Amino acid sequence: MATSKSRRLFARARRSIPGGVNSPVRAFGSVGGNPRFIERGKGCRITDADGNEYVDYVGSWGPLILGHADPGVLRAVRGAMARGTSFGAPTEAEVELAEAIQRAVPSIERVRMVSSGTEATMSAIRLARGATGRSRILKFSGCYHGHADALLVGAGSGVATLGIPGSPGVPDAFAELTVQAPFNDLEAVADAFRRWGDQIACIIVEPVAGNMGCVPPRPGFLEGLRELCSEHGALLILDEVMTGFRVARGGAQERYGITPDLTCLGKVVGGGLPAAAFGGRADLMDQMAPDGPVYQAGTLSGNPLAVAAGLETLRRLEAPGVYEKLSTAAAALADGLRTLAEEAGVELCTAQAGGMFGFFFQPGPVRSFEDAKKSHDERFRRFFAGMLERGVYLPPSPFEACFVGLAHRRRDLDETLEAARGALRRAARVR
Ligand code: HOZ
Repeated sequence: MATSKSRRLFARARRSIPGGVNSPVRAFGSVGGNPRFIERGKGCRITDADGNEYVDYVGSWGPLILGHADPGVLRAVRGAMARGTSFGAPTEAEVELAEAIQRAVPSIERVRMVSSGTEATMSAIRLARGATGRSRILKFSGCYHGHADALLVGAGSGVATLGIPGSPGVPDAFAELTVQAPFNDLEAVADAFRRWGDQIACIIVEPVAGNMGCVPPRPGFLEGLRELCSEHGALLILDEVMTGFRVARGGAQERYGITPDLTCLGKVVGGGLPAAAFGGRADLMDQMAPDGPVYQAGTLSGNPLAVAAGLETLRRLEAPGVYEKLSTAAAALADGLRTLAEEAGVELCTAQAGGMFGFFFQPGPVRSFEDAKKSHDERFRRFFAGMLERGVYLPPSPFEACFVGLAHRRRDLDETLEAARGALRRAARVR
């Protein structure tokens, strides 16, 4: 497979962009090799600068549930663009999007649009602190909620991929306010509440962790968090940036029957353009400026192009059978991978929730970040490289989830599993 153009572009990028990338995991650091520079995408496929085509399971890290260059989304964005790209003033379309979110996620009584998942989680935490008058927050190791200071403690995603405990630049005084517990460990959370019960403003959790690979909640875990929060006067924030509109139309809260106080959305809600949101109980959200004292603002919040892409995407997700289709496709891949791994004599466990799935090179079960870290790194690297050579683009880190979209067809899944057969044989050679 020719990769000379990507190589040249990466060398050039490194002279003007730190590490040659605008977000760390993209650099392929933990899998080795050269990142592919992407020229275009259509449906479930992307094409790199050298003309190589891949079946894509990154989907821009989650937003592209309809696939690349979806004609409906392009039409909606073109229509909005012709009327102007940004006003910094209210528009009818953003009200429509807020109403569409309310309909899909009933716990969201009011919603504020922002431009990235990081902004959504950071603002939700500020609101939780403002509303409770408390300073500590509780998060789970291996969960990633964007790169705001208080959240870069025991974080997943790129922080886990690079194997760093946190980040220089986060003052100890901030990090000390973030209490950590292992994902899926209710007893640890109960302990934290016994110690700091009247100081914890909120728990923030990815209801299906997607930044340490894909790790679903154990039965009772989310329910237990809800009870502990209510008991101790803390707020429950579900970070559904990844799971929102992905594991069910109403997100993980619909799938698992949990009512959070606040929810963070991103990725799918922006239809592939930069939009995210946080929302929840009206009495809490009404404490946001201008009605209340908790401040948050943004020049491009509710940007008309992003709102148009988000509205079209949410509208299309109302079609009957959409989530069954996503689930069936993701489960077929997860099951297929397990069967092929068994044939190849490789220990592999998988997880899947709606349109997201993941795999670990170990027998499992994987319920926490500590479990996730026990995977066979070198096997992952070989498998990743083998898949890439065979035209399948997976997240370049074992600590990320894979995404299927409505553009993946049966033949794409079959082609992927055929590629996996060869790539797993190659991974099997590593002891
Ligand atoms: N941290 C993001 C995925 N969990 C990666 C974002 C990106 O590289 O675009």
